Amino acid sequence: MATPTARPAQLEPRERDTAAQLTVEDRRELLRYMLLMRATEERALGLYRQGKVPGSHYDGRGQEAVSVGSAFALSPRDRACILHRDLGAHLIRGVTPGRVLAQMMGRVGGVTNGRDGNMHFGDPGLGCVGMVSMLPDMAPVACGLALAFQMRREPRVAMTWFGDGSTANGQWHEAMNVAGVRRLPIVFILENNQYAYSTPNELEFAVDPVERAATYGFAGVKVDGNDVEAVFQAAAEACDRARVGGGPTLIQAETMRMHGHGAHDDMSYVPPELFEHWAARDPIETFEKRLGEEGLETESLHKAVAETLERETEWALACPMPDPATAAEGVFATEDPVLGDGHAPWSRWSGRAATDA
Ligand SMILES: Cc1ncc(C[n+]2csc(CCOP(=O)(O)OP(=O)(O)O)c2C)c(N)n1
Ligand SMILES: [Mg+2]
Repeated sequence: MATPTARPAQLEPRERDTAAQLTVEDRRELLRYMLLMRATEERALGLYRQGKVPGSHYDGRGQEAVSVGSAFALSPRDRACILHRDLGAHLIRGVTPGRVLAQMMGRVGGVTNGRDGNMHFGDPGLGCVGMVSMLPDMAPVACGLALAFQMRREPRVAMTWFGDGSTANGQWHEAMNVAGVRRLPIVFILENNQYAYSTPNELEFAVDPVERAATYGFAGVKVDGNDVEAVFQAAAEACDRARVGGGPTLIQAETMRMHGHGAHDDMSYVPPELFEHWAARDPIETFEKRLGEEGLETESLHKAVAETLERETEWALACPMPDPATAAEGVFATEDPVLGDGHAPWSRWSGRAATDA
């Protein structure tokens, strides 16, 4: 298929050379963030089992290399549209484990200050867009961000994550299509964790989704999603390409969800040999082994992460529940964002003042 020819004008030079070789400190940071993600999610699961987390518990166990490796490639001014298996991306952007745990427990101090639970949160000040859980509706949202960057000639990237299940949804096609047509500065991270709930890959698609990227007119790359450095390299190259007008990239990271879909799911549909195959390729263990073979010390990272988690959990548990009298503040618009001052949100259409409501 021919590559679209309409390209945006050359953009300003990128902010940093993300595809450059990772330093020793960078590699230790990758491991630290993966450890932090796992420890935070383990702690959240423990709190859920103690009845402190309402709803269910969802995590990305076994998939830490995907969100950590990809989000590590972003610059602070980039934007991240993050899903339910990607806690590593929130942590890399600067959300603390304590705020995550408070969020999951529905407490003040959480990212939404207790207005939602373990799913729909994102700190806009840190460039994280709160999750829309109608899957994959974060993909069109990310396209909108990327379009804004392109129109303003800003060398910024939108990155978004979704699961294999999303690739069978119409919104996925629409996002891929508009991204290809407009050559948007966007990086799509497809986390292929082999299942969409209990539906295995072979019942989801007849063609590997990464191959579809070419039909939308942009690059598709398949990586080992359990290798954090491989994910980083692919994401960094994709970001660099996007920043200079080279268009979107679809990165398909092959991995495995090592917990149930949620804490309520016993994974009885997963064949034991498949689980064992992936258990032997744990992203944290394999990366730590590689660093160890190169003579890098990693033990202190375990200690630092454990200490951080103790401190952060204590802080989260001390956070109060929201005051019902003020909990809904900021959720609904109370006045027209343009007319302001006493005009109801719908006043431009109805002519009514806020006080008439
Ligand atoms: C449009 C839509 N349909 C159904 C759901 C319910 N649902 C939530 S997660 C999920 C499975 C998603 O699988 P996948 O995209 O592979 O992501 P994974 O959970 O495996 O990371 C489903 C069906 C939803 N959130 N949105
Ligand atoms: Mg999946």
